[in-house]
Amino acid sequence: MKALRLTAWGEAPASVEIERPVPHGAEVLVRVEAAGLCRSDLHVIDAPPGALPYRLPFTLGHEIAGQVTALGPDADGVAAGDRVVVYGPWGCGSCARCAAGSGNYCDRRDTLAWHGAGLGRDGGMAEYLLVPSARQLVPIGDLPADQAAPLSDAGLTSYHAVSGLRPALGEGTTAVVIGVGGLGHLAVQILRATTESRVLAVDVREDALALADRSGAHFSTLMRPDTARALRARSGDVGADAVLDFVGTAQTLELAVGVLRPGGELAVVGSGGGSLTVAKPGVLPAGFRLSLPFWGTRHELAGVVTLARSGALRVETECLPLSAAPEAIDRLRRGAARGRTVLVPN
Ligand code: FEH
Ligand code: ZN
Ligand code: ZN
Repeated sequence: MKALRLTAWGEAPASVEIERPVPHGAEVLVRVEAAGLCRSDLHVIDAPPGALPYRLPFTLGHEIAGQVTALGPDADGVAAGDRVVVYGPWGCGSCARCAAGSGNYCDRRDTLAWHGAGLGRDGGMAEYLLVPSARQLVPIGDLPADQAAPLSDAGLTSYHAVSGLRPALGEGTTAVVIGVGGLGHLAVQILRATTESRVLAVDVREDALALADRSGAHFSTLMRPDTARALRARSGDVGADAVLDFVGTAQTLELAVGVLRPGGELAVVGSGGGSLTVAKPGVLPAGFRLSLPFWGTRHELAGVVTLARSGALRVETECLPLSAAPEAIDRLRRGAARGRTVLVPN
């Protein structure tokens, strides 16, 4: 089968022919219908030797949807023909967090040579994917694969970030989304579907603001010197109850702190390299709460799929054949990707 594999650190991934895997024990074989491309894939591809604990070679792709085609003798809970999305954060599989379906916060994460499918273990930028067990699969019914695959990472990460803030987002509150790309546009939709907050969006691109508006934002604005003032004016002049920063640069963190209400909450999802100084006395608002949410839980993935199947979520996608992966990676790197890029095995 064809697979896009990382074969040497710091080199571009290569399309190679490898054996189609055979499921053993509780393993399940999935025929891949779609695999999303994530900015974290760029971080993996660009990693210098020793930066990541992963063993080469492995197949990329940690945002996958497809159809069950074969089961190991001990596999249960799924049947051949089931269409599924793959829960990607494969931890150790046996600690308390993994047993509870929170592989994203595996207690043994720092001891593992992988972080999940396509992250040190063979992933879904291939014709077939071997999944450790049916626990990593969530049924998607007749959801189109290009809509389903992004739910497992972009959707799940956004849903997990919002879930941590939901208590602060009751009636009369304001949430600000900074960065309306593959994750941010889903966060806008999830906020509108699962909270009562007024949703304000910020980006540096006009087309991203249009995407924010289509996703249900009550207000969207470009990043400018007076953006904090404009956002505070639309949050009853008291400031935002929560900010979700999907960029995570020094500039966006500064904006986030500048618009937060006393007692407000900041979730930093983007890995833009920015930093905050936490000091008392200091410039952070009284009662400031910070979270660094990572990916999400298997239970939350089922929740995202339920939202999508109810019609409450629509993923802006750009579908390309798997063979066009080099072009797709370059477009993502140049900031030219629109919405979430989804690769389809061809
Ligand atoms: C995966 C692995 C490591 C860092 C970040 C990620 C995210 O893309 C998962 O959503
Ligand atoms: Zn990702
Ligand atoms: Zn674990």
